[in-house]
Amino acid sequence: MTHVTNTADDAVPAARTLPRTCPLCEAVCGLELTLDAADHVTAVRGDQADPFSRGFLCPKGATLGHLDEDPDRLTAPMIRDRATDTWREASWDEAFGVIRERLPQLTAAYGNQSVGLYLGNPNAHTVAGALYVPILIRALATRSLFSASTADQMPKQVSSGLLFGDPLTVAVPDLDRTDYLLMLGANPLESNGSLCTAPDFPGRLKALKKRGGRFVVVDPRRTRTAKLASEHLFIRPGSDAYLLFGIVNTLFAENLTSVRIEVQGLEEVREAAAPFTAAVVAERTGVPVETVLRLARELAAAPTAAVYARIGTCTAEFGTLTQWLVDVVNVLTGNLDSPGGAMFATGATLGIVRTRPFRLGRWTSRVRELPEAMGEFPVATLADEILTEGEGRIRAMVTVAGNPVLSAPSGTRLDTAFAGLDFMVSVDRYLNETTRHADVILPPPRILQSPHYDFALLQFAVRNYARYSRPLVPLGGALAESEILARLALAVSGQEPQDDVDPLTAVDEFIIAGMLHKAGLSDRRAELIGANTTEQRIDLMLRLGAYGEWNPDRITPADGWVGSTGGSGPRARRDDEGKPLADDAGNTAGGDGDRLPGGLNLQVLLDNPHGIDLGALRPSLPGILRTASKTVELAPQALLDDVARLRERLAAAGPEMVLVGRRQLRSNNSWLHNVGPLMGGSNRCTLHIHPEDVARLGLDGHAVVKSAAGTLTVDLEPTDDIMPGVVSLPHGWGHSGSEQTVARTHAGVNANVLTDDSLVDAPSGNAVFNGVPVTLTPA
Ligand SMILES: Nc1nc2c(c(=O)[nH]1)N[C@H]1C(S)=C(S)[C@@H](COP(=O)(O)OP(=O)(O)OC[C@H]3O[C@@H](n4cnc5c(=O)[nH]c(N)nc54)[C@H](O)[C@@H]3O)O[C@H]1N2
Ligand SMILES: Nc1nc2c(c(=O)[nH]1)N[C@H]1C(S)=C(S)[C@@H](COP(=O)(O)OP(=O)(O)OC[C@H]3O[C@@H](n4cnc5c(=O)[nH]c(N)nc54)[C@H](O)[C@@H]3O)O[C@H]1N2
Ligand code: SF4
Ligand SMILES: [Mo]
Repeated sequence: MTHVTNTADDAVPAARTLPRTCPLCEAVCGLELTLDAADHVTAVRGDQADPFSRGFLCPKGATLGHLDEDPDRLTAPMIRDRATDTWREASWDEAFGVIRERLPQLTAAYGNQSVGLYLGNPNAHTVAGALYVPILIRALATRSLFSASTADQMPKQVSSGLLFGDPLTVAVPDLDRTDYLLMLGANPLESNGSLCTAPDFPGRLKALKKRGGRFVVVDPRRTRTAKLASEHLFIRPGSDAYLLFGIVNTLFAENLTSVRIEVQGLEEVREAAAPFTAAVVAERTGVPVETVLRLARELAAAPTAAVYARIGTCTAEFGTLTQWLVDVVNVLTGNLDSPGGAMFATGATLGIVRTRPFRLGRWTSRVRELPEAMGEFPVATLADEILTEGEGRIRAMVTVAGNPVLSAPSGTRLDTAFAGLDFMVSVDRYLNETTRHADVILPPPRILQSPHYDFALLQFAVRNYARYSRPLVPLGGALAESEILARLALAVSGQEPQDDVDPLTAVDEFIIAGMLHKAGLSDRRAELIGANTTEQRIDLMLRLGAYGEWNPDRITPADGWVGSTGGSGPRARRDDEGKPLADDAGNTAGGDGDRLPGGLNLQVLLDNPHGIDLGALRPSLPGILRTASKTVELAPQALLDDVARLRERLAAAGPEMVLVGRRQLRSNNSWLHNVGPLMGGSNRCTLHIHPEDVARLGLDGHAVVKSAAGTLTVDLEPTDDIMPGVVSLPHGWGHSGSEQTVARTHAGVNANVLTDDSLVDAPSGNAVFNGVPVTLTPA
């Protein structure tokens, strides 16, 4: 792939400062990176000219340079000698040769299902993950498909798929305009937000309070977000569905509903909520009766309100019911698809155009007969599929940007399962707890050698926005991750690359031709711009997208879009902290605030490297619905069926102690623990526990924690910011014996030794990380 930079001339650039989107989390902050003449990052600042992130930067973004050139990062393909368990560097040709030799042999002997694919979280943050992973999926033609989605947000996608017909149609709180926010199981002051793309989430929450709004946090821990909130409520882990049902019950009982969109199934929802009176749910959740009633009344009375629930409520036994009830409350209070309520973003790139309604459970997994969701099986059954003998057993794995040994439930079991595979390939930057089981590791290049566009995350943004970043550093001898995936797709099919055909160009041309044909624009191929076919695909996705130059129905505001050309010229008005001032609608013009006429294409984004503000969220119903009835189907049978399970559980006694997780600001799942400057402060793998529990159980300093799945010895960190009866351990740790030199000196323990892969949320198959029964004894 030809390399491109943002510099105008071809000479070797001297020290320079360039804009680029941060790829590390869902906040999609604009960064300004200073590079020296040898292409090393010497400074990172928040990009003041970015109209969305407005200069915001967190400690992770600030250390992007360290991560980008981590000395432990793999720079060449690695091949493992199984006999001696030793690694050596190899050429790309040799590495792909080994794969071409081994994988097709296994599929020929045992069938396509015998090769599994696991996709990790960073695929949601890379161009390669968005545009080239689908090619790998097609090449493998396996149903043994797993990803971090079933350890994360699958409940929200299943619920959205059933309600709106499309699992990618996810409502987000209209953060900048709402008067009332009820937030459950999210801690954006540490995580910076999820399924709610909102750079400077903390600043947006402060602004909500400043304009007289109210925000309530429901969490078994008094988090930093809870401390900022107008009110914090403790809740027993795993009981959010009860609380929300209590609110729904109250809204009906007190005649507080004001449904403003066309929906089906209101009566069924009322009936389903009938047993869950405020009194009943108060007992279960620990939230007092009057509080449940008051929450319902406040949500109904607020001029605008939004309920938002995230990972604490998704990775729980009733994850899908909880996500469903979030949208039910938003509908019942008249806030779904309404400004200040929960709305839908309109991304700029054309995505998958769904023609038929979402369906769940079109096939089931071999061992536990768990339903597929979005073509995937639950990662909670990956170890079963490898370890259980029989036809269709997984014998080989391909992992891309994932570390499931640390991130999936019953991680130890998965560790054993991977060790027994016949063959494994990993595309990853590091030799880590998962990739150590591979036969071949294919490393992507430096972060700054990759382009960036947030295809997925901008579909969940609190403002419509687009920003494209070209690679800032030439590829040199490295292979772009796009090219790695294109060549891997060929290799797994047993195909040799042909001398005169570049595999990347070949797949891109095929896809471009198909999209042009479908749009009736086959004669326009030559008009696509871009330094390579990857960029040409992005150009085409923008041109055909919601604001696109080639979309006859494109959205165009009367006065054009707000862009910012290159950061020179007059700047927007700023407050004391140097942040651009917002107008009444929360609309900030970053940079120059130029108005841009016409439709979007790649050139417009290249001319505006700090990003373009495409306006506040717009009402989108019923146009975006893909349900059979073309209305919001509020009472899907699959969810009504699961309410029976929820009612049954009401009778069962809760365990005495339960485990939940927590995220840490200076960490990111399993893979930032090798960045020295991040490894201080509160970034420690300790068990939070209430002092009363420490005394009651006679603990001192450490404890042995036991669950149905495993046992760990942990360091205790007593704090009254956690409910009695609840303990919290962060995930992503457990690096002893790691090849990552910094991470192994701060090893910590793997929380997923304790989580239990036999438990899943029934409709979505999602893993259960919160509310895990545990017992504690002195170490
Ligand atoms: N107990 C518990 N477990 C959890 C969670 C929890 O809250 N509690 N959270 C869950 C959630 S929300 C998630 S998303 C999952 C995450 O689960 P995973 O995605 O499996 O885990 P990560 O730690 O994100 O691993 C990312 C891997 O990608 C590699 N990588 C980084 N950048 C790139 C890149 O550009 N290209 C490639 N090819 N590789 C790259 C890293 O080196 C690392 O090996 O964990 C889940 N596990
Ligand atoms: N710094 C940092 N940022 C990250 C990540 C990271 O590892 N570190 N990971 C990224 C990823 S992959 C994701 S998915 C997002 C997640 O982003 P968030 O959803 O904001 O995740 P957390 O910060 O883990 O917040 C979850 C909260 O749920 C609470 N909780 C636990 N159980 C329950 C329960 O049963 N009910 C309720 N109501 N609350 C409960 C926990 O105490 C915790 O405070 O963060 C992303 N951003
Ligand atoms: S909040 Fe997320 S996107 Fe923003 S700088 Fe930090 S890691 Fe990067
Ligand atoms: Mo996640």
